[in-house]
Amino acid sequence: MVASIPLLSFKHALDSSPEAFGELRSSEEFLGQPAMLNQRLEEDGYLFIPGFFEPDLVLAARAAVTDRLAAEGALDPAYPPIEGRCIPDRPLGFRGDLAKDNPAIDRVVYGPELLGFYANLFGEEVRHFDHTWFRAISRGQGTPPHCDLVYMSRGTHQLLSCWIPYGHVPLEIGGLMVLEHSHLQSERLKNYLEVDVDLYCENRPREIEKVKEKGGWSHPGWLTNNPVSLRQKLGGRWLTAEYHPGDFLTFKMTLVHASLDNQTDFVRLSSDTRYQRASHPADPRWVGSNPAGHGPRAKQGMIC
Ligand SMILES: O=C(O)CCC(=O)C(=O)O
Ligand SMILES: [Fe+2]
Repeated sequence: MVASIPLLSFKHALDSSPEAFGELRSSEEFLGQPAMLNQRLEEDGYLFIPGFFEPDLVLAARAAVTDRLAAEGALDPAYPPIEGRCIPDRPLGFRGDLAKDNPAIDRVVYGPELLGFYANLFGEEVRHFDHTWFRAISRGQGTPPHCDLVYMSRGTHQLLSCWIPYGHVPLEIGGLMVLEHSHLQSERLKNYLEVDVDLYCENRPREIEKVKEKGGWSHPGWLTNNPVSLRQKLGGRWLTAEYHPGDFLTFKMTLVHASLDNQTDFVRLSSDTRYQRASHPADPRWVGSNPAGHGPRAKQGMIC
């Protein structure tokens, strides 16, 4: 895993020394051995399974997305859409719409391979959230450190996120990275992990205005904007990989993760989706044919 340029995350230069930066551990050899996979998940807080999907399945989903981006004029027309060349100064970003009514993406994220993986891991029937998060990340963009719990804690906390890249993602394009052993630091992160980004204080008029009337956020959900100082405080290494089509990374709600910034003109395409035991309660914001998400129907007032 070698970067050709210094790596950035949320515009901070990462310390790439071996104490601070490393490679995700593959658990591919434990596929079909749920006890071993669960043990790894407890130890690492994540399971990285390179080469899980047939690459053609993932590349078909990439093509469905790059065709849509090309049709809206978001890609450089001098190159084939599948290359995903961005137009400089025309930023892309979080694009949930690209996964809507997109059977090629559904085939990957809710197909028999991945649902079978989770059924095997959980040892029972699984359900997935009905909302599919999708990102088209262009130059200069990345995701700050956070835990997913703050966005989806109203059902079971034994929920797993799954991050899937649609294409080759070398370090300079920038994929997901996780902070080693941060899932074992929940006591230290207690105040943060109790956040629910859709709660607001009913007894604070300014907050009512911001959240209820203007559709803003009472809390953005980030743990910090600075992955470098966070690592110095919490310890561990930032772990990532050079991703290929077919790979996935699944992780616990309390694992701190972020992404490397994209330093190229190639778009980084990825989905993140969520899976749980079917018998456990599910966060109502993310289920149904038209989930509330973080929209007005999800906001809940409380007295602070
Ligand atoms: O893809 C990214 O930049 C962030 C993804 C993420 O936060 C997630 O998969 O939960
Ligand atoms: Fe996340």
